[in-house]
Amino acid sequence: ETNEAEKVVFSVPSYACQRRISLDNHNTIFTDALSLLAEKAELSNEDGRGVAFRRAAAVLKSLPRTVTDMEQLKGLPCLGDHSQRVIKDILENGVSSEVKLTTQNERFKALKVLTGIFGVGTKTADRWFREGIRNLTQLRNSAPSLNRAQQAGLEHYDDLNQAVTKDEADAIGEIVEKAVLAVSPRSEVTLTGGFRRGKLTGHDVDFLITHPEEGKEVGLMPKVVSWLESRGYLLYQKTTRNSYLESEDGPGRPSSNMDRFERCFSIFRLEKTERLNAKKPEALAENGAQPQEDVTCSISGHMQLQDKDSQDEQPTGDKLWRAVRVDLVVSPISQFAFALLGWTGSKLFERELRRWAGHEKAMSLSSHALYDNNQNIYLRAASEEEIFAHLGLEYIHPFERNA
Ligand code: DGT
Ligand code: MG
Repeated sequence: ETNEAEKVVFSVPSYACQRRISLDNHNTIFTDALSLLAEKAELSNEDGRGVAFRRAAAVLKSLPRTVTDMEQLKGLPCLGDHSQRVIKDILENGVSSEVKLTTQNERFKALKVLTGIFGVGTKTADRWFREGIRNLTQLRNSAPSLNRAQQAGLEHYDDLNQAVTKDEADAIGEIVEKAVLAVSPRSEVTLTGGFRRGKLTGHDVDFLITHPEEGKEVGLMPKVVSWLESRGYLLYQKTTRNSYLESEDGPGRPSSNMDRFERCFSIFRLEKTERLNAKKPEALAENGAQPQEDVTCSISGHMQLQDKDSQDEQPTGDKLWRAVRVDLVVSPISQFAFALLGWTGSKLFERELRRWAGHEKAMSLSSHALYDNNQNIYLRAASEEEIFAHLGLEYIHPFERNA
């Protein structure tokens, strides 16, 4: 009888955007393995295979219990032969032999360290690997020409590969809000990305900025950036301007997943005192907030493979600040709901929303708009709820978009 219960059969809808996936994952032993293989595929320019592994992982993340038997996977979507082999291997041997081989693979190890540098993508990392560069020391000694982003990335490598905590994200949120309100008092700042999905740590902090009056957001970004820069908050920044309105396919026609908002990729200098103040109950009480319990954070899986050479290069014990990656995006209010939905993630959730829109509804969804290809009209929305409704999907709360 208990055996029957053990072998409970799961039922899962095909698209990740139809599922509620909280952070409470009962199958990390499998999803960590599948995510690592997805990463390996992405580092080898096998994006299709990468997505297949990510979809398989998202199915297992949505299950209410730990998988204990291959029988339970019958009828589940997105589990191809390869993913099933990996799961079976783990069920039978406790580990996946393919994962084990991958973590020992020289190319994988080197590419992980090298793409861990802000500003370095797979192509660059692969070229360096082929030139014989395996780690940061070799990279520093071989002195290839680095662009400004890569120089900053290399300089702050350790900090940027250390998980950002929610407290740090909140401390940065206060600084960004101060900057935005100083240059435009009625503007609004919203925390997006993983932290909006309830994650306790992240690789960066993402913010969306808008103004309640359409058009008043124009010109905001440079002002915010100079406010921050003049006060020494930025170690690096690169702003890309809004290319949406003047783009060839015109406003709203989302011909690609490329996002065209004005965006600032930055590295913040976060004072440790600022972080401590944000944590202090007194400081919180001043702002009328409730004291929070300290949250213990763990460094997420993809950050564990650190380059050993770089760790003991400079003693960081007495450093009074740390570098944090921060992304700022400015959206006009008319596109805010789409931008919020598009920037909250997860990446797979976004991909699945677009796939659902295209394949099931003949609609094109972007972070700017939703276009109905049958009616040939744009569908307006003032909230995320309205976008889900247009798409014929049940509303999924940000905390449940952790596909
Ligand atoms: P993490 O690693 O803890 O920062 O996790 P997330 O989920 O915050 O990931 P992140 O910061 O890379 O991206 C947040 C979301 O923003 C992601 O789910 C999709 C969206 N996003 C990121 N980069 C782009 C982009 O270049 N264009 C568009 N449209 N969306 C993007
Ligand atoms: Mg993020």
